[in-house]
Amino acid sequence: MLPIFILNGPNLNLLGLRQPEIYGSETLADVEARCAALAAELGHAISFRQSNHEGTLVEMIHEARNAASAIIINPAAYTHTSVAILDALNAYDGPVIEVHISNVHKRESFRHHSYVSLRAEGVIAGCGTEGYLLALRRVASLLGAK
Ligand code: DHK
Repeated sequence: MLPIFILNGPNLNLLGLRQPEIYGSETLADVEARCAALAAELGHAISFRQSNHEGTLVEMIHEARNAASAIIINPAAYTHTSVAILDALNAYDGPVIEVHISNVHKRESFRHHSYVSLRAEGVIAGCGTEGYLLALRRVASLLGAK
């Protein structure tokens, strides 16, 4: 079985340092470790990545076409701006789950619209970093149901 790609957009490399009142105190490395442990329990492997660059994220999604059983993506600020990421995801055939650590709907109105939601099978927002684990459980059940 191919790994599940877990992709993270801009500024998430600063998780734990950046606005902890919104994003929590865990680092992205902590999230990766929790995801890897849960994925192993569920019988999956993960490839966990982060980039601050839109084109790099697009290329990771292209790579997923032949290399990932599913994509979990927190596109961060690109959620609200990136047609390029939406188009790349539309060229990917497997399940896509969108994750936001914060409840974007409780925040500024520019965060209420997501291009990625036009493609995602599911969206998890406002569950903190636990959202990544919920997304993994959902992906495992979608892959299991195939
Ligand atoms: C992370 C970001 O960096 C923001 O730009 C998004 C998202 C929300 C999150 O909650 O994980 O608006």
